[in-house]
Amino acid sequence: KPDRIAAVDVLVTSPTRNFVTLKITTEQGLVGWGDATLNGRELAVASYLRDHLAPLLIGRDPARIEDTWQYLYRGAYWRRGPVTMTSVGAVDLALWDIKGKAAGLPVYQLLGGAVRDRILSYTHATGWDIPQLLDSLDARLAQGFRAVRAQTGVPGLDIVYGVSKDGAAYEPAGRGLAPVEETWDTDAYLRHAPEALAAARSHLGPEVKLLHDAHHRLTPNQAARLGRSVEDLDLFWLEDVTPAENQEVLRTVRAKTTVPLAIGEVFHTVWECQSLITEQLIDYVRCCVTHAGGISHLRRIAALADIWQIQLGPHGPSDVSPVALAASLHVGLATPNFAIQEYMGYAPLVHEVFPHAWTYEDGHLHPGEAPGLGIEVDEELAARHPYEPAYLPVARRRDGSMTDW
Ligand code: GCO
Ligand code: MG
Repeated sequence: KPDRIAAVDVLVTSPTRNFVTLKITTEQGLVGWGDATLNGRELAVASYLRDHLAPLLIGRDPARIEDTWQYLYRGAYWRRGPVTMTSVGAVDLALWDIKGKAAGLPVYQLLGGAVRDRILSYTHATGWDIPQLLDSLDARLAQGFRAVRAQTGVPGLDIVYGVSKDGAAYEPAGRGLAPVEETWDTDAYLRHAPEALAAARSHLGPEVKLLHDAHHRLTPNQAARLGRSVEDLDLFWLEDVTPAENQEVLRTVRAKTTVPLAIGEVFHTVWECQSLITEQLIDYVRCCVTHAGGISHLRRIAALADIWQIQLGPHGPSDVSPVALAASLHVGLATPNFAIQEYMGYAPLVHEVFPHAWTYEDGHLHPGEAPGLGIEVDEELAARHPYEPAYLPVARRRDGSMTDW
């Protein structure tokens, strides 16, 4: 007699930052967890799950993961987009968690077993100026990382993406009732970034993998110029060089520079990645397991990318919860073209709220051997940290016009 979904709950909690976590409970008492965190728009996903999907899920067979995915995706009619795909992704993660627990196996075993022993990870090194950046690189190497993303301040700008002035861990979403407005100057950035990255490369030596995130801010030609200016630094990747609604513009960048390109953290389905992959316009797909429709859909993206020798390097900053990281690592262990996992780390309280089997050691991550995703939620502790409104910043140029953050 098949098990049935008996309850669907959505926990909106804020241990140092907001997370939305889906809890699916079955009649036989199995509990599955899914991450549904959409930084800055959390309550939209909570409502989509609570008000629209929960009634559809009660009574369904939790074992039918793919049918549920098809039912929620095609049944939405208004498909794709961050809210819908994060909601579908959360359900997908929870159902894979339940299937693993029912089978007594870690999810990676259900995905075909391990194709590697451990997963290479990269983390963030930041410095308001270059000396601070070099210190931050040393601190990350001391933690065992073999791959680091380098971001610095920009002379003349007061706030810059990805960098905190006081050396604290960078948290993109600011608590409060309105986004922080940052001033951005691409010309100043283009003058400074090559110098900062060259200093990072000479400080690191040739082996450590060096990454950089342009965070959607360049025009195609500016991206080509930046790529050319760092050509001999052997970057592992240059990320989000342009706002990627228009994927064709990457042809311009690709024609002018060989620097490896990574795009996809703001994509939600394979369709947003499609021409970037089939036209070889990128080297790495950054889609996150939560925001791209869960394990089931991330595997489809990986499969298409594999055909074109493109690898996965999924998004994994502090606003991707430990539940999503767990799921990403199960995919990572079982997917041949999974290259690297972003791991920014979490505050101690977050690890307490989300006790997890996944581990970080010596620059690498592993999902662990616990059944399912290998993660639980301390609901009592989580309830002590209720949701607080928080927004991602916005960016304006010096003339006051809006630009991409
Ligand atoms: C990254 C991302 C983040 C995003 C953040 C938004 O590469 O880790 O660009 O820094 O800005 O996840 O919520
Ligand atoms: Mg990024």
